[in-house]
Amino acid sequence: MQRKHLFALIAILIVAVMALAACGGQTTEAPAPTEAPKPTEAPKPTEAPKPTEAPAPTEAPAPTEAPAPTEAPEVKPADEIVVYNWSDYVHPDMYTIFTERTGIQIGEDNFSSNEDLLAKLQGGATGYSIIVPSDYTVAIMIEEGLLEELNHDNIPNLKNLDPEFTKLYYDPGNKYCVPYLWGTTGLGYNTELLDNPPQSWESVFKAKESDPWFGRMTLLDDVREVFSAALIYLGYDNNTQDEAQLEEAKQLLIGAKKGVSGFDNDNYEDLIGSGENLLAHGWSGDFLQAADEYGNINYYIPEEGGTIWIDNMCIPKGVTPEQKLAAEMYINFVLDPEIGKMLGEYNYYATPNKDALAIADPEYKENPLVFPPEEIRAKLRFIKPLGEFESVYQRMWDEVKSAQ
Ligand code: N2P
Repeated sequence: MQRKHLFALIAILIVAVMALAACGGQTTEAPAPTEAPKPTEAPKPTEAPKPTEAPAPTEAPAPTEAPAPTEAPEVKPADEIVVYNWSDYVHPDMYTIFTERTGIQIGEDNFSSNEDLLAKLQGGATGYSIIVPSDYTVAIMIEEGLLEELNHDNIPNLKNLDPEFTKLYYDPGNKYCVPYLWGTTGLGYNTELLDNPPQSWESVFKAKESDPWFGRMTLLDDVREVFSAALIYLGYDNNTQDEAQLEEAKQLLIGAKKGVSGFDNDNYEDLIGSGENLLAHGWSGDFLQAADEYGNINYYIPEEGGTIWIDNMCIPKGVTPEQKLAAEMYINFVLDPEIGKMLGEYNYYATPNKDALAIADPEYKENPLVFPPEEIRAKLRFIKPLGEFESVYQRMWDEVKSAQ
């Protein structure tokens, strides 16, 4: 074969092979119809596409058009929320001012004790966007997963809290709750009908028929408060888990019943003001607030001591995102220094808001019955969460209540 013929033949062969390869390649490389990604199999926006599937750079969506996976959809606050609170625990104008500022309406419902509030929540109550449990009950609620975590971005006034109230054992860093007010538990009395109120708890738990307050006094209807007072009187730890000590406190309380006209959390201060009763176990601010109304009430901590507590604004699990935002706006509102001042000065409970305290009237911040001096503070005890043992207190309390 001549050389030029050989080249020609090779050239023809190369062309033929290329043509065949092109046809065959297309057939074998085409994806089978069943391999096409179904719509539901499409990668989610947050899933990084594989390098080979990456669209050409010019086809990529502009950064501003891309959905930001971390950005929450915009939530508008609810039109109305309900605060589940202790009675007589807000300034009468607070809700109106909040509505004027935010357009959000506030409803209120009341509970009488931490145990009632806890039972209500454990029972699956819905409809409340803010609740106000005391310290030890916050601990139980966090443990039981009953509270929402707060979004601090919605509560810029948190900076107004006294730093002491940001390091609480039951909720360090205010992850779930924001302190509302704090106070003490002791005795209130009618100053017109009782010149010298008894200094010891003994006169309450062992009242004699000859005592003017015999049959004219109430105790709180609150298991941990009443047992704390009895245990403090007996010289025991008010959070004791010693059943013999508790039994002794229970017997003391059963014996005290004959001198007591009732167990009450909501009207005891009015019964003192009206003169129907002379003495009552109760909460500091309730007596002092009623003193403004009746002009004949005073309050003190008996010589053996009493309890101290911090009540908190928390958001129960189960609220809608809209209710949660409105609730956080309400918490932020309460932390406004002017509102904190107004609230504390009105109801005589102590504010945890340092900026409110800075602008408060001296009459309020220097009132030793609202902010007890060190020698009284030293005799005040917190009620602590006791886990399973709480049921022993409850059983003993039922026995006290049902004893004849
Ligand atoms: C207000 C009751 C005070 C709350 N009326 C006791 N933790």
